[in-house]
Amino acid sequence: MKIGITCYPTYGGSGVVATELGIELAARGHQIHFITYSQPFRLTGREEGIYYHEVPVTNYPLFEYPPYDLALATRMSEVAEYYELDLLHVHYAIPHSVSALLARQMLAGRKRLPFVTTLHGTDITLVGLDRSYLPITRFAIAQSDGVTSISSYLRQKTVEDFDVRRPIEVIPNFVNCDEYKPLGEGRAAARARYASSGEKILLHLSNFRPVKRVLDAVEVFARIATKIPSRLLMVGDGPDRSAAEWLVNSKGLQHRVQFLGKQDRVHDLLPVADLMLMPSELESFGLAALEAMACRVPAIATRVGGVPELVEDGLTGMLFAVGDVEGMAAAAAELLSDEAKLAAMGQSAQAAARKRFCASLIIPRYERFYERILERSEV
Ligand code: GMT
Repeated sequence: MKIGITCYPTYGGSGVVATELGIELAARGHQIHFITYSQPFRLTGREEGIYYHEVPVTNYPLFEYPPYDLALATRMSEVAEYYELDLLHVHYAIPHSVSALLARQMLAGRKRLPFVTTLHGTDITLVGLDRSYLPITRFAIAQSDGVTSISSYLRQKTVEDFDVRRPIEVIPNFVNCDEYKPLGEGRAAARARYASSGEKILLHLSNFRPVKRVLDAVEVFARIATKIPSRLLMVGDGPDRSAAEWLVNSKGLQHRVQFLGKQDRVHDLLPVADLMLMPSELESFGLAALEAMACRVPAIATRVGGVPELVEDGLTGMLFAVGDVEGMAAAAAELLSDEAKLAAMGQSAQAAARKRFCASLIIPRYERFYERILERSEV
């Protein structure tokens, strides 16, 4: 198949999923065309079967807000026509599904261009509920040829909040289990870059937006550090980074916490950790926790959104109420001081990731979904 993929190419879970999906599909022989405003950050630009089309957004003094969604629709229709795409797959409903709808209409009578919308989370739970976006998002979801969501929670939320009556297929997020795996023999050497041999390593990975409650990660670590010799690696960047740095410094933890910024190769970093901290206000899925689990690193996380569909409390990780920094810290400290329990939880986490969320299991579900959409759009 020839598939056009649009996503937010910068740091964020939906862009990661879209990019990894494109890479996996290309590896299975499909031709993939990314149509985005900049090259998705996990692409090297050298992958076989993957093409990148930038969306140029021309500014003009009259435009206080350059109309990106229109430029995107234009580029989608051009790429679809010139490269004979079979379908478009847009990740994150706003504004991508609206642009895809316009592109489909622009080509009507000349070329069929069905489009699939994948809902990721804040497109529904936050942004989509804003009155200025809700009606048009609901419309574009209804007009999509196929809609998927990354968890049952998000499907339910979309049905309830948007009053969507069309079917939504749940296709969960996935991880490449050949890339995201424990480090094996090189682990001790990799850990030595961040901690001394008697110390434990905790890791937080996010885009440092308020919904991630990055300060809670610091609060949890501050409590753990009073009991367990440990280090915290903060991976990612975003609006709450400087507040987190300030908190770390004000607690005198600057020699125990390292801010690593945005990292391209998180699969090299995750497996050095003993535990992942994901204290989010909301996660429709929690991709960072899945990536850690595949590396045999269990997550201390919040019981929100789709996280319970991923993490089995007490078996493959531990779940707490939002803001329960005391509970998270106590559980983490206990786990870190019990090597056998920590290792067993890591094993169970990895086993669950491999059994349910490996790319090799999930990508064929997207392929079958596309085939159904194409069959339907032929009639
Ligand atoms: O959480 C974010 O701020 C980023 C957002 C995105 O769309 O880039 O993440 C959402 O999609 C991810 C990939 O499907 C999920 O793993 C995240 O749980 C989800 N975030 C929220 O629901 C808050």
